[in-house]
Amino acid sequence: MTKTIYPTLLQQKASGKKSFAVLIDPDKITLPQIDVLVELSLQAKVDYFFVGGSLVISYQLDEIIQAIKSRCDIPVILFPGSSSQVSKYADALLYLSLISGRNPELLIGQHVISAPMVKQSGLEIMSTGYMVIDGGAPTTVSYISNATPIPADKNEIAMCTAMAGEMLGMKLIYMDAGSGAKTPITEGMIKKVSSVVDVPIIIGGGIKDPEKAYLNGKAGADIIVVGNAIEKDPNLIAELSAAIHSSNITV
Ligand code: 1GP
Repeated sequence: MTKTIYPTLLQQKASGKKSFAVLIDPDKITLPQIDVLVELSLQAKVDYFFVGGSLVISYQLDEIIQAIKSRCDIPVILFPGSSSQVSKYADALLYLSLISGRNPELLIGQHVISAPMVKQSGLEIMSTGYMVIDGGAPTTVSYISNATPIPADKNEIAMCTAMAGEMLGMKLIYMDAGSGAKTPITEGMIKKVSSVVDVPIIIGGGIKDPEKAYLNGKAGADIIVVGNAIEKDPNLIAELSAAIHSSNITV
């Protein structure tokens, strides 16, 4: 499989182009719902599908990804909540290390266990410094990861964490307030972090409306991820996509 997603992300960043990723939790979607979601995403020119969840219970990961791939060419990127969530049918994998936490299992332990399987998958592997930011309420990710999130107003901690991740060789930084966060990450924090790292920045967690998505793009997010709000109202996809793409920065 040709590994083109990361080079594309770098090009998009260099040209100031912002991307929209729709997050699909394989536990919360049925095959018939995929038809609707894919159709709306194609119409709205969604850039990526992220697939994953903190807890994947239903074991239908392969099936869901195959269903998406058979319906469209939108790249599918795995956003795994654990090392068991690897599917060779996807295009790429966010190889997450929870750099905001101090839980060795999620920094390196799980990676060691799953490395042979991940390598054999043939997926495009994108090492990602994953930073959980306090979103105002305990989320599944903060509970499962057993790690304290970065306080929402501690921009310096976020900046130093992201810088360290980049210097350790991580190709992406993902700042996440957690699925269904009460308070999404502030534009102030996004701006600060994007001023100190060069790698593309992914922002997600608690984004419910096009305005916030637009402001995140303007603040320096390269990929904006929305899951929960779309599960509640799939028709939001069009507005979110238009807002994010209109936040492109001409460079
Ligand atoms: C969560 O970043 C994602 O890990 C998306 O969050 O479901 O709140 O949009 P939402």
